[in-house]
Amino acid sequence: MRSEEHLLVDEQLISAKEESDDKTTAEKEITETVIPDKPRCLDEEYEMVYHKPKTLVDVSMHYCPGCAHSLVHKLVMEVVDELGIQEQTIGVAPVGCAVFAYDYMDIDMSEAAHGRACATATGIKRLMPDRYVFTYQGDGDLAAIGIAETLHTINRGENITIVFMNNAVYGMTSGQMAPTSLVGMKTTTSPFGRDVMEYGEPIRVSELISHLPGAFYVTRQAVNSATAVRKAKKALMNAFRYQKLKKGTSFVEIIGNCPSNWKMTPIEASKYIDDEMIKTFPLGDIKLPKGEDLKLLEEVK
Ligand SMILES: Cc1ncc(C[n+]2csc(CCOP(=O)(O)OP(=O)(O)O)c2C)c(N)n1
Ligand code: SF4
Ligand SMILES: [Mg+2]
Repeated sequence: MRSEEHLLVDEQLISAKEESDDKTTAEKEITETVIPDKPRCLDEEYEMVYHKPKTLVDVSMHYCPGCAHSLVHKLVMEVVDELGIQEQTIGVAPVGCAVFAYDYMDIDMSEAAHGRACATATGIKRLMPDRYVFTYQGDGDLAAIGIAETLHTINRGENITIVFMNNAVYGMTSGQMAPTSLVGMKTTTSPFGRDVMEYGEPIRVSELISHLPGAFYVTRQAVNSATAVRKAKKALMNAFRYQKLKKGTSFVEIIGNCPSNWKMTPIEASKYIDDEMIKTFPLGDIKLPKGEDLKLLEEVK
């Protein structure tokens, strides 16, 4: 048996619901009278101006707001979509913030131990030379613990694409100094700023590897503005297409925002790239195919 007090509460609840139902009906009436008078577009009048690549898995990513990783994942997947190579592409994920890249890219992927992505990709490409194989690596992964694998892989001219996210810190492990940290940059292991006498100059990986005979295409891009994003996508598209030529390694460095470890807002981080990062890491192509190779490129367009 419900007490009187309970019955009173029930009545109040019922009358509140009726009020809200009435409101909904009234709102509905207004909507029905207003909307038909509005001009409407026919389906064929709409133009699709943007859609998410179908190879990018529809889940929330774990990246911090304003992080460049999510954007570059999307660009790589757009390239895979547009080239129609989802079934032929194999990616190698790093250790670092992008360690879960395989959860976001709907392609075959392998995880590599920290710094060993290039070695893993070498094995995959040699076993399956008709596949498009790429590594996705941070600066700690590629330029610190994995520098030996990186140099030897490119020196051998392995026919893979390397996507190198340079955010100048060890992002995942809370912002320690990386080989690419700027001179004077404050990190958790250089709290007074990177001192050249103690740690040397930042390593300009793209310039360094461009001297290796196996490097076929080397470019440095960013994703901190709409224009930069468009250029970065074009570079990634070229890098994947060049694999068809079997002429060597294509290398796309991306200067990426890490707002969390730079202790900046996403907007400040984008500005920091334009104001500071590109002084040490100028954007643009560093090594381009030439001569006979240029003619060959026309064939894979
Ligand atoms: C063999 C080994 N050494 C060290 C680590 C610790 N560790 C994990 S991620 C990382 C650095 C990641 O930095 P980076 O490659 O620049 O990627 P980001 O997170 O900045 O994208 C380190 C040192 C590890 N996981 N394995
Ligand atoms: S720590 Fe930096 S690199 Fe890692 S997810 Fe956050 S913003 Fe991105
Ligand atoms: Mg990093």
